[in-house]
Amino acid sequence: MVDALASLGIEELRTYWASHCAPGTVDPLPQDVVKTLLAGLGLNVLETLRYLHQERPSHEQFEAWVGERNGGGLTEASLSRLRRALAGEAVGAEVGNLDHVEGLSAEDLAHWDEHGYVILRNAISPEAAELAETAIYDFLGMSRDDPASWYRTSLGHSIWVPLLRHPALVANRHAPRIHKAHAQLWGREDLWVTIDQGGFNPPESEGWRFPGPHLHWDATLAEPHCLELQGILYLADVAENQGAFSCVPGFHRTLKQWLKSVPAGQSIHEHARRTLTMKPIAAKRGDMIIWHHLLPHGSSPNRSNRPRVVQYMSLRPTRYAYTEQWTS
Ligand SMILES: O=C(O)CCC(=O)C(=O)O
Repeated sequence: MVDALASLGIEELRTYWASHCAPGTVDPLPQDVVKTLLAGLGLNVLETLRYLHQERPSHEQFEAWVGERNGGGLTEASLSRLRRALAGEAVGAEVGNLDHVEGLSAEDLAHWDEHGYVILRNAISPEAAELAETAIYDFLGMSRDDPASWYRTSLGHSIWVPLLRHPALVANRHAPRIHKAHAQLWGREDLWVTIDQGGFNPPESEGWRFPGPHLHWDATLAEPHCLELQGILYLADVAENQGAFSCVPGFHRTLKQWLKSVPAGQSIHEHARRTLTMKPIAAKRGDMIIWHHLLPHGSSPNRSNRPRVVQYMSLRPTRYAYTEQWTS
């Protein structure tokens, strides 16, 4: 473990802090470096921005906060891997050698190429999925088998569950099969896992209508169109009508042409919502759906009698090509 009072020794962290708390004193870090930095330090993007902007900490206070977020769990090995990666050194997979880990099959990879998404079967074991599912119910103060409890906790009008660091969710971020599949899709192993939340999408009822997310992109649509991956882990079986993750398969291949068809002066998102049809993706407990960030996607209304319980996560390499200009 690292001494909570010692500096973490990551120069980029000081630059990141200064770009928010002493703007104008530094050049902001490239977007990919920011994502690597935060993932490498076990930080969620939103909680970090909120902290910096609400608390305006000193650099030392920020470093102490980073340590606290990790419950003292940042190791010298993980910090050293991050320092080396940010310095441009080739670092391997976080979870060790992936050579003998079974990843996506040739058939899965062909599916990926054609449809822009793939279901990684048994990404985690059913037992690990159930532990994380239970953690989410517990966090929400709900019971899996008591429908009345599913609507008790106010999540706001949202399906996001702000549970970030329960050990069951943390363990899933280290699943070798998840790292292997992403390494295959990225073509490299120096990947960093986002610290993302859980999700709870209960059956629609009189008092609770599906709030979204409806069809959207989390990506810029400006060219060049680059690769980025997003992912959702199903913590219990999800049927097509059970609030399943939904997307427009294959759209990453036709986006460029489709953009030319958007009538002048119209919002791309509105046009997409009017003209495109998403396909709900059913899968089993422990399966992970990985999708190309250029696929329009969203969740869907749950018309079954069981909630949909999930964990979100994305894996990205240390540095990667991205498009700065934001068009959406
Ligand atoms: O929860 C879902 O099914 C969709 C998630 C989503 O839209 C996103 O992660 O951007």
